[in-house]
Amino acid sequence: MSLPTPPNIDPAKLADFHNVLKQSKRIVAVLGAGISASSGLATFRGTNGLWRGQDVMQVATPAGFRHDPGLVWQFYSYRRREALKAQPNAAHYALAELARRVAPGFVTLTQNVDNLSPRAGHPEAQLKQLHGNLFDLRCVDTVGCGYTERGNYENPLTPALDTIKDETLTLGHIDPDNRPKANPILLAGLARKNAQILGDKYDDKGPSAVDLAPLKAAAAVGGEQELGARPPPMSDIRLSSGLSKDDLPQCPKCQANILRPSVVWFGEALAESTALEADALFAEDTEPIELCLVIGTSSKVWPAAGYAEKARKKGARIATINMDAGDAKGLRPDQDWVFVGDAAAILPELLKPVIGDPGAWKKSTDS
Ligand code: BV8
Repeated sequence: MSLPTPPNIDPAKLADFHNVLKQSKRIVAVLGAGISASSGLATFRGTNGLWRGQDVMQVATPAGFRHDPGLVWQFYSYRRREALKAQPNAAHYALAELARRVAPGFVTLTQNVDNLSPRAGHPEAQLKQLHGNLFDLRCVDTVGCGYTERGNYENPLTPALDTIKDETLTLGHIDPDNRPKANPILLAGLARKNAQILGDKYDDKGPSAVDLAPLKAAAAVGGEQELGARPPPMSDIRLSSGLSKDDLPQCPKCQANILRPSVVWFGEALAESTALEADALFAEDTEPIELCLVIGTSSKVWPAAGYAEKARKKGARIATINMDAGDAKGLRPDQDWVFVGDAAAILPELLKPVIGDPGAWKKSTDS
């Protein structure tokens, strides 16, 4: 695996961080789309982000799926294809090695559904995929049928979903009147529920103009992308619905319904077991947490955005690794660190005292 040029990190800051790392018995990492940027996968809120040009309410909510499952399946078929093409980068491998060396004290909570952490050989027991996985599917009739399928890498899942061939297509027309007519009672209930969760942090706007602020080009790591290349912007992909249900993946069990990606959409609760396991990490009666790594996330999506605070309450010092220092949230300058740059370049340096050089890392099972 080719490593990007090590970043120039302030030596005193690095030494201070290494000191804490070497003494840490419990460490939690919270991952966002930025850790996979160097693998060529688009993030959500950046200039070329996945949400730019897409209406989140059309492609990542239950109402959107009910309203136009073909559109949502095209979005996810594209994401599956890009994730299959991508390779885990040094950051994914470094965290997998840390999990092996600090077992079971180190746990990764990832918001990413791209399957790159599992492919980097991250021990499963120490990896919580908060928002599910692109390659897990389930029947839309969870009660009457309940069919689930893990690790389906077929690409495309149906011939009709192979329509996104040429990424230079212009954006499919999103007709503002054609947005999902989400049930106002559902939205009001959801707003109440989320206000309860977020308290005064509750903000029922979607990604703001700030969210779409331009990101520094993510340096590419190895591979054929030249430095600074960016993954094709999602907004350039024609997402035209018009697919009928027959064009979509069918449930092999009940043969009466379509399948959906087993990911967590906005307004859906996390899988109960996952939410409970994540919360259990911060329970009162557990040992202190010395270190929390917040890697490549804008920390805008809940409950993931709240885990660093929970770690802090368990005594953790927070290390934010991000291309944009502005995305480091709620920092205490005297205790926390912000390492600005590409996670794939920074993490191997940060974790070196515990995981050694990449040559010493146990090779992953990635094919
Ligand atoms: C819940 C699906 C309750 C899979 C995702 C108003 C309306 C509706 C809901 C809400 C609302 N207000 C609050 C809510 C709650 C809502 C929420 O948080 N909304 C946000 C918009 C405020 N949360 C939910 O709905 C959650 N569920 O609350 O349930 C409930 C309880 C019981 C019963 C019913 C309901 C569910 C949230 C899950 C949403 N699903 N994804 C998929 O398609 O991926 S979220 C989506 O955003 C992804 O999972 C993604 O990971 C996540 C967060 O984004 P980031 O990963 O942070 O990515 P982003 O692009 O934002 O940032 C990238 C960062 O990387 C940047 O900081 C950048 O600088 C940095 N970077 C870039 N390159 C690099 C880098 N860093 C390092 N190196 C680089 N090279």
